[in-house]
Amino acid sequence: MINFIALTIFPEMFNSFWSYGIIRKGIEQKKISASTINIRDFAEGKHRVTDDRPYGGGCGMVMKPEPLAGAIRAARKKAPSAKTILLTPQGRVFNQNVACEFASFEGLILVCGRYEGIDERICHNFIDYEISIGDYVLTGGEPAAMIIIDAVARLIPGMLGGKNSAENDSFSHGLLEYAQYTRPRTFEGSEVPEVLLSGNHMEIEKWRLEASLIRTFLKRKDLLEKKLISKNEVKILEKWRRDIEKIIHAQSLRSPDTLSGSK
Ligand code: 4G1
Repeated sequence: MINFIALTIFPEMFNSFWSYGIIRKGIEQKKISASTINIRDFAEGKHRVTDDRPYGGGCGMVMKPEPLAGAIRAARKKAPSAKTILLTPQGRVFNQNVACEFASFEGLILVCGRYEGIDERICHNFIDYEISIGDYVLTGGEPAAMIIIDAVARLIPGMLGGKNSAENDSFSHGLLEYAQYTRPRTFEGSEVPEVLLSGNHMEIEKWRLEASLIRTFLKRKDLLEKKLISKNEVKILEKWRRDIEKIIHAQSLRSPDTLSGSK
């Protein structure tokens, strides 16, 4: 059971996020608990202002520290052993390894920034981890918090049906997924690969591994370079190398400007 608490000035953004699919099921089956805290509830004054002009001047607004501190303290009261995570473009870039690390925590308090960011004193005194979901400009940290929650929640035992377990997906074996097909056999003139209809499970597994490898090589070389490749996978790569060398060798045996004169 992980307790997710999102701190935001727009808590309604999370209403639909908690309400569908695996996240909803996880909440219903008490595998996770999920809630939001409105930072504005901890702002003072008639207008409950959460932002202010930056010291030193410049354009844009900064989130005031007091409402954030109040919201974080309230979240910690609900989840005393939770870690506090700030979503920020300055954070460590989120990936599956970070997701696994976070899945071992008892709770995650996710602080979502708005405007140009939050007062630096909050980062220093209230935050355990600074995390970024990648290099682009957002209008707020809320979508980033949802991405973290989504990736972490599905790693909790029992969240996914046993058949489609977390060990079975792309990043746990470091390759992209092979091409998938379902009915009908012919769709607008395109067929399903013959081997998948054969019922030969050995051949199907061989095809799938090779399809995963070639895909990862063509689309995401960076993943293959990082991966610890198995003996079986090395064999497949060597087979490709021999095939490519054959093609190149055949070319070098041809004298230039013969045949059709093609390049
Ligand atoms: C400078 C991106 C600013 C953005 C440089 C990934 C982006 C939270 C993330 C920004 C945010 C770059 C994230 C930028 C994010 C305050 C409110 C910060 C929104 C804010 C590359 C705006 N992962 N961005 N600034 O987007 O919160 O988590």
